[in-house]
Amino acid sequence: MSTQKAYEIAKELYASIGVDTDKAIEKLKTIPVSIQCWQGDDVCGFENTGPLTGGIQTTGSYPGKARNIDELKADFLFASKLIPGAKKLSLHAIYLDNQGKKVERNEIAPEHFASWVDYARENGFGLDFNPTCFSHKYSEDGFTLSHPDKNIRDFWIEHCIASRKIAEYMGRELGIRAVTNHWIPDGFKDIPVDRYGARERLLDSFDKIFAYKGEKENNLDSVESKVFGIGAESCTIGSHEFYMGLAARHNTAVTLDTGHYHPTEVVSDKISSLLLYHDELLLHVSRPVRWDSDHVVIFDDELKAIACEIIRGGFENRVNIGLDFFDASINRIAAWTVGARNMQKALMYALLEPADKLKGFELAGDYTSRLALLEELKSYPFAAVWDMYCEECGVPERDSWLGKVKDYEKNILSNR
Ligand code: RNT
Ligand code: ZN
Repeated sequence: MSTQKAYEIAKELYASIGVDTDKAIEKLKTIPVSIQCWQGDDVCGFENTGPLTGGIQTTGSYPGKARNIDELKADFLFASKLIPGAKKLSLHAIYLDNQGKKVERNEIAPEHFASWVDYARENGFGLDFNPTCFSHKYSEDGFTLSHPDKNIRDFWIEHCIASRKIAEYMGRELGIRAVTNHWIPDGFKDIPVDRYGARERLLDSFDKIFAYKGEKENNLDSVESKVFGIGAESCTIGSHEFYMGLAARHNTAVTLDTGHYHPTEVVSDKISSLLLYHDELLLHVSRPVRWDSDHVVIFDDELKAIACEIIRGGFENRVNIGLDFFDASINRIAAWTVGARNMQKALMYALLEPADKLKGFELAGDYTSRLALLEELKSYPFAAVWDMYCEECGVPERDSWLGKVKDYEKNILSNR
């Protein structure tokens, strides 16, 4: 009841500056957020390989992580009921359903993801995909697609092509195009003498991967750069410039991970430039704390700035929004819920801006009005619209989801 009352007041206030809150709510329901499966089990997967490698790291040992496919499916389903809006689930190759039989990475096939497709269909999720070029014996020395050994490069080329075919199968089956994100850990710990050679090998590998043209309507490929990784501090082969060029060459999307740039660079400033040259982008919304730490996404200024860049430009069909964080020090279902709700919340915040009015001020050189309105907007009753959106989506309002997670922890997670 209080949600309705507060909403009516908010609706009136926003209307006075030309913003239609009903429209904002309807719009947000159509913008999918792709949620990373790997928050559920600390990027372990079900291949039963060794530890997580590749210069990324989960820290923390909070009890109750998902140990198998059934647990991960149950946990994600539980979280999905606490998160409003349209959802995709982003899977990594190591989350295959191998029925207890070892399947080499270069031999993965649609059949290993059929049970995920069923799960997605039953629950109304789209699926996205990621080849896993880490946590493997052929990535142990820090190189995969740019490895000096042709046999190792070929192995990973086969894995990436197999991954693209799996993503196509997912898109085809679900009628929702999948996005395949290519990220590799390749880099040098110490200063190399032949950066060009390594990058030339990487380019050659991607030329071979993308020689398979695939079904564009069912899968979009995207390529993710990075500035450094743990143990690869001096040179990352797949740098931002490398992938900007690669994406143009093969007409793929560019992935922007918010933790993959120098600390004062921001992804919110990169979106508009890249959209001039590339049809689509993929975001990996994360939260770097001093390094690429992959903390849970919070409702901070950069998150809002990213959402505003997407909404102000009307780019929601060209920017694929994905999340990428993994915190093992807190309840993992709560981590999913907090991060994904915040992404949605930021989009709602952006949808409640009178964007045309603000742009008008800017074009007229009236920066005073632009600043004044932007600042006043921060204390408009945005939360009342957000609560109404949650109510309409049938998910808990405000912090009432937390008790449900605590019960699930007590009844399910604590028995693991
Ligand atoms: C690593 C990249 C990559 C991974 C996931 C697990 O720095 O951000 O996207 O986090 O693929
Ligand atoms: Zn990422």
